[in-house]
Amino acid sequence: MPKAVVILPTYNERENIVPMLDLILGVCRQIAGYTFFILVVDDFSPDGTAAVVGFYQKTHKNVYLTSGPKLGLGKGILRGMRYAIGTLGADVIVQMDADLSHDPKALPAFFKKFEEGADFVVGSRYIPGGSIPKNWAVLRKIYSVIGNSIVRFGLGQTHVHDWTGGYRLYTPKYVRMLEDELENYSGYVFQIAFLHKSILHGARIGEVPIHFTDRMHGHSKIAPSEYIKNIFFYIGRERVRPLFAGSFGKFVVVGTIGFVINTVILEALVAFGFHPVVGSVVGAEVTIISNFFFNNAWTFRERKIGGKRRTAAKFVQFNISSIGAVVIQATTIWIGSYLFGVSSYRLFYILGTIVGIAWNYMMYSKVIWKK
Ligand SMILES: Nc1nc2c(ncn2[C@@H]2O[C@H](COP(=O)(O)OP(=O)(O)O)[C@@H](O)[C@H]2O)c(=O)[nH]1
Ligand SMILES: [Mg+2]
Repeated sequence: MPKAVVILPTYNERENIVPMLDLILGVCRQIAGYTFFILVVDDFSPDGTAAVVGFYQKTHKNVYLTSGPKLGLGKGILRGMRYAIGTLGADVIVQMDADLSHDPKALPAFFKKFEEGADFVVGSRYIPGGSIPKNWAVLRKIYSVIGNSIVRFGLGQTHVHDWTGGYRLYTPKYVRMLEDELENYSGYVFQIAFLHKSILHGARIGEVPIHFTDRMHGHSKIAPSEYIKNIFFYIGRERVRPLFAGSFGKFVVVGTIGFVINTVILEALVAFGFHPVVGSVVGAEVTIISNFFFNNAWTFRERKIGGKRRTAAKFVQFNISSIGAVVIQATTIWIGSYLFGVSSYRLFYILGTIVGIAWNYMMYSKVIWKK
């Protein structure tokens, strides 16, 4: 029979853990087809949670406990996942909060989704049939919904509706694939990172509506400002990274170097007594040469242009395309000045530059270094 391990991370859950274990064991008896293990992942809780669990284990042989140092919720869950797979031989893992906020009565629905083919089932408060506590103040409800939406839309994975919760079922496959990467997320953001990276690795997501209830005993360990900061860092990093994995990031780096070269030459020639127009023309041409050389050697390395004649022809094409960017920029400023007055030129200079950058990138990737 496949082994299902229910992971319960605990930190100071002395009053909650026994009722939670009772409820889970009760529900699991009604789910056919699995051997159930319950694994409490405690981080040396000072309130004696581990001792309470130790006592409970004497009468329940399928309840396990792993104790370790408190290094954050993410590290704790990861330790639990490894224990579940390595020591208990889990075929499927369930994870729940131990503070009775997650109702074990929803467990059969998780297993049903799993049997229907999902390999990562998410308990969702924000889908029909799910809920956040009715007694929460309006503002807290709004924070909860907005916080989740920021992650959901920020990561561009809108088909999953609950990112910050910890009521889930998943297969060990994703843990094995991601365990090294997940070492970097020690706090609550771990939950988001694990779900997101599993999706990127092809997880078949299922969602189950859940009711979230406030804890009755003990208190939340979340540090909101730290959590919010980590969420924004995570989304930022994950969304920016792909840009730089492709050629666009290199293109931006090369362009920035070009801009510096252009500026240095202009200022140097003016300092030597040349007219600024001369400085800018010389600066622009040296920049064009630099851009051509670096984009050819680095940005579009795998489509590198070789041979004297071909390089010369492409270089001429590159110059014409660069003039195109200048024309685009000048035209944007001209239209802006015409519509909004000459004093608006800075705004349209920026706008024109952005359009010019887009033009350049399109020309480079589709024409000059076309596949
Ligand atoms: N092992 C371990 N469990 C933790 C840690 N922080 C929180 N937990 C547990 O994770 C679950 C959710 O935490 P909680 O503080 O209730 O978060 P909230 O429900 O988002 O306010 C509870 O079972 C906590 O006991 C930690 O650092 N280590
Ligand atoms: Mg809680």
